[in-house]
Formats: sequence, structure tokens, C-alpha cells
Amino acid sequence: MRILLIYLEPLDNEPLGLMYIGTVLKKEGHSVKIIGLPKKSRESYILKEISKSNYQIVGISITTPFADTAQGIAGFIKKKFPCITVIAGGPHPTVLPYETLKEKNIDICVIGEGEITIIELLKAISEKKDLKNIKGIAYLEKDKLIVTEPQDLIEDLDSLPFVDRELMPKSVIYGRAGYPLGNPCMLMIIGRGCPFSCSFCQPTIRKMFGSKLRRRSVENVIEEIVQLKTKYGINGLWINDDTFLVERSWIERFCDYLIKKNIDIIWYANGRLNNPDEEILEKMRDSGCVGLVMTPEVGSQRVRNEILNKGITDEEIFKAYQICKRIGLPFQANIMLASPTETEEELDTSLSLIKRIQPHFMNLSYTTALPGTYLYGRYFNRIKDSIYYRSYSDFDIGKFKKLDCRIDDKKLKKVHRFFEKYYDKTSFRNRARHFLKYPYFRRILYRRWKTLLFSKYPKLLHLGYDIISIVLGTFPYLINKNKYKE
Ligand code: B12
Ligand code: SF4
Repeated sequence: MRILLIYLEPLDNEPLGLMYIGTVLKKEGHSVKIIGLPKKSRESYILKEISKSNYQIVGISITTPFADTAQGIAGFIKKKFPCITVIAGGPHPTVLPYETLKEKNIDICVIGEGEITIIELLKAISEKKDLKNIKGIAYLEKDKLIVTEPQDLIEDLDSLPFVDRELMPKSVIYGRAGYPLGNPCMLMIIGRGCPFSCSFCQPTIRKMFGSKLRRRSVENVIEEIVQLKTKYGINGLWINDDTFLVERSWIERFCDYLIKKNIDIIWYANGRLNNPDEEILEKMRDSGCVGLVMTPEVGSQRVRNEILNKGITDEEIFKAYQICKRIGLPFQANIMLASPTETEEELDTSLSLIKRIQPHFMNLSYTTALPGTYLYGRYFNRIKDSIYYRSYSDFDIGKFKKLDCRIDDKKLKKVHRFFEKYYDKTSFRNRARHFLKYPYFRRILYRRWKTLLFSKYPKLLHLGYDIISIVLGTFPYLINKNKYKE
């Protein structure tokens, strides 16, 4: 069959979920194309794309803030090409199948992990068989929601083929230069499922991938990395899993492999802060890890654990950051503002946390009660009357919002601006600090610069930014050097 898979944003990042779907479909002999949508004139773009080829199936990957966009796009396709079957997958259709289907723009939802389901589903569609026997889907039958038996999770993730990167345009393959990685860099997922219960996330991830963490074998991941190096000459790897730091023995073996086999790659990963372990972080650094995203979320331990259910103490947070600073491993801190019941004093602790840990990078967002999460369930009555949650696009974590938060809007916006300014100022200093202090970091940057200069798609802007931040950051760093002593 001819299948068009749609990512609702431009393809700046590789959409790994859709790429897995595309890969297994291609392997089954289907003809597949993945497109990302521009921010404007989406309909004319789709029209041009679909008119070029006689697609029978359109698949759309949907996260909640993009649910309205998805409906618009699916409705447009249905109007212009009524014979096309529109299938949706991803977190939003998984938690809200009826809401996804009720407007009748989308014909079928795939619930949770999609690789097995999509193959069985397309087979049933082409053979005109009853969909009732296909596990892991939802659809409407005479306006009544039918949700079939859950699909079995893929126990052995090594059984999945490596993601087919040819599904991406060359400019996406070679054009990415995520800081501080070199160019080109690619994304990878090594595990699925999560045993934790953060209230702003679960039970969504559990519904999608289960509560047990399933990991690919170290050998399988290494084989993919070697293949990506040989085929595309990648320099950097972004490990997307949000639970990377969880299984110590896995990480240890992974790093040992990279070191012993002399695999020249620099990588970035996300890590939970529980039980920071100096030995393992050092090993990660030595095997090429150049950055770790860690998520204290908020400065207040009460909000972090009672409201957000992170289960992470202040002590663990400071210990993790101290270790990273000591061993020279750059890190990113993700901070959420305006959590339920957060007070001004508690918000100030997020600020003092950032001032104390001096992250190399920072990501700010507003605590968002996404549909289907525990937080959403707990605050449903308030959400339905809230001016901050009027449409699905308001669930964007970057949009200003608050929910039972004890801080006025003015103060919140002021703190947000202050965070951003403070971060802009210190990020220059922090880059300079790392550059002057750690030979290891200098090596990484030299290498990044080499790949930025000599790759197929040189990224001189990135190089310029590195150099300016080091030059501008050096003087303030030298003046404030005492502040940076651990
Ligand atoms: C890495 C990541 C990102 C990265 C990269 C995303 C990318 N390009 O791949 C960045 C930083 C860009 C990002 C952005 C956002 N993210 Co994000 N992200 C993740 C994370 C941690 C991993 C995604 C991933 O690679 N998963 C692995 C792949 C294999 O799984 P998958 O994408 O879900 O796809 C599988 C199934 O869902 C299904 N499937 C998916 N699409 C389709 C389509 C069809 C047709 C079919 C049949 C099946 C199918 O089959 C796939 C294979 O099994 C997840 C959490 C998680 N553990 O999944 C959050 C997550 C997906 N993100 C989330 C959110 C909210 C966002 C943002 C909306 C943030 C915002 N601005 O508000 C944006 C939206 C981006 C977008 N265009 O949709 C939420 C979504 C919740 C929800 N209810 O929608 C999640 C679940 C995090 C959370 N804990 O809440 N994200
Ligand atoms: S936020 Fe990350 S660690 Fe917490 S439950 Fe979700 S996937 Fe797991």
C-alpha cells in the first residue's frame, strides 16, 4: 500500500516514533513517505504532497498540544480525498481515543506501541477483514467507540529493525548540530516503559509502553551506532529516553563497550537524579557523554514530591550536580514553573536552585496537566473552568498557565523573564568556565568545531556562537571565579 506519514511540525528533529512505524512498514513491502508540516500554509503543502502520489493511507502522530492541528489536517484530507483511510497514533490518541475519533476526520486510532498493530491493521484493511480482531486499536461503529483488546508489548526490543534513516530528507540527516554535539548527530531510543509515577506524565507512558522498563541489549545499540557511523559518518548521538540513568549495569556495559571498542562518538542523554553515582557518571564522560539532562523540575522538595510525585530529594539533586561539576560533565536542568499549590517562597527556591547549581543549559516550562495524567484527574474541575486551558494547544508546556498556584500572574511572568535573562547571562560564563577548566571539554569543542566546519552542511552560525560565548564569557568568569568553587 502507499502510505504517507505526517509529523505535525517541520522535521527539525527526527520523529522516532513515526520512523519506527515507517521502517516496519517498508520492511513489509509498503511504500512509505514521511513528511513534516511547515508552520504556515499546511493545507496547500498537504494538497501538493498527496496529489503527487496516490496514497491509500495517511498516518498522523499526535501529541495533545497538536490535537486541533491534527483534526484540521485530517478533516482537510478527508474532504479532498475521501477514499484515504486516516490513522492516528501517539500519546494523544492513546489516552483520548474517543475525542480523537468523534469528529470523524480520523478513522482509526492505534493505541500505544504501534509496530505490530500497524502491520496487522493494514493487512486487515487491504483484505477487508473485520477490525474487531485487531489488537490495540480504537474506532467508531455507528458512533459507538470500539476499543479492541490491548496489543502485546514487544518483549524483545532487539527484534525491531534499526530505524531506517533514509526516511528522512538528507538535510535532516546531515544538518543537525545539537549543542554540544558535533555534526551530523542523530536521535536514538534504547528503551521503552517507565516504572516511575510522576503525576504530570503518568499513567500515559504506562498506557503506551507499560510500567516495566524494556531495554535493547547493549550489543544491539552498539551495532546501530557503528552502522550509523559507517553509513552517515555521525559524530553525535542524542539518547532520547527519559530513564537513561536507571539500570546501572546496562550503562556500565554500554560505556565499557564504547571505550574498549574505541567507538568515537559523543553523546547526550536524559537522566533521573535518583542515586547519583560518581563512578558511573565518570565512566559515561570517559566514553563520550558530553551532557546530561537532569530534571529537578522545581526547587521545593514539597512540590517536587507531594505534587509532582518525582520521588527525588534535594540532597540527591545537589549531589548529582556536584559530581557533574567535579568531573566536568556539562548538564542541563529542566525547571517547571507554577505548579499546583506552589507559593512565592517555593518558586524562589527554584531560582536559588538554579543559582546554586549553575547549569550549563536550562529548559523552562509551565507545569501542565496533560489529559490522562494523574495531575489532570486531580484538577479536572478546575481545568474545565480555567482560562488557561481553553483548547488543546493550551497544553503546550511552553505556554503561560497556572493551576491552583498561589502566585499572581505578574510575579510569575517576572520570574520567567528573570530566569531567562539570568540563564542567558550565565550560559556564556558557564561555557567559558568549562572551556578554561576542563581539558576534556576543550577536546569535545575542538571536535565539534571540526565537524561544524568540514561537514557536508557546514554550520558556521553554531561555530560563531560557541566562539562568541567563550570570548564574552571568559572575562566575567575570571572576575567571578570564586562563585564557581564547589
Ligand atoms: C524525545 C521527546 C521529545 C523530543 C523529540 C520528539 C521526536 N521528534 O521524536 C522533543 C523535545 C522535540 C519533544 C517535543 C514535544 N513533546 Co515530547 N517526548 C519525547 C519523549 C521523551 C520520547 C519520544 C520518543 O522518541 N519515543 C519513542 C517512540 C518509539 O515512541 P512514540 O513516538 O510514542 O511512537 C510510538 C507510538 O506512540 C506509536 N505511534 C506514534 N505515532 C504514530 C503514528 C501512527 C500513524 C501510528 C500507527 C503509530 C504511532 O508507534 C510508535 C512506535 O511504537 C516522550 C516520552 C516517551 N517516553 O515517549 C515525550 C512526549 C511524547 N512528549 C510530550 C510532549 C507534551 C511534547 C510537546 C508537546 C511539548 C510541548 N511543546 O508542549 C512537544 C511536541 C512535539 C510534537 N511535534 O509532537 C508528551 C506527550 C503527552 C501527550 N499527552 O501528548 C510525552 C509523552 C512526554 C510526557 N511524559 O508527557 N518531545
Ligand atoms: S516523567 Fe519520565 S520518569 Fe517520570 S514517569 Fe514520566 S517517563 Fe517516567
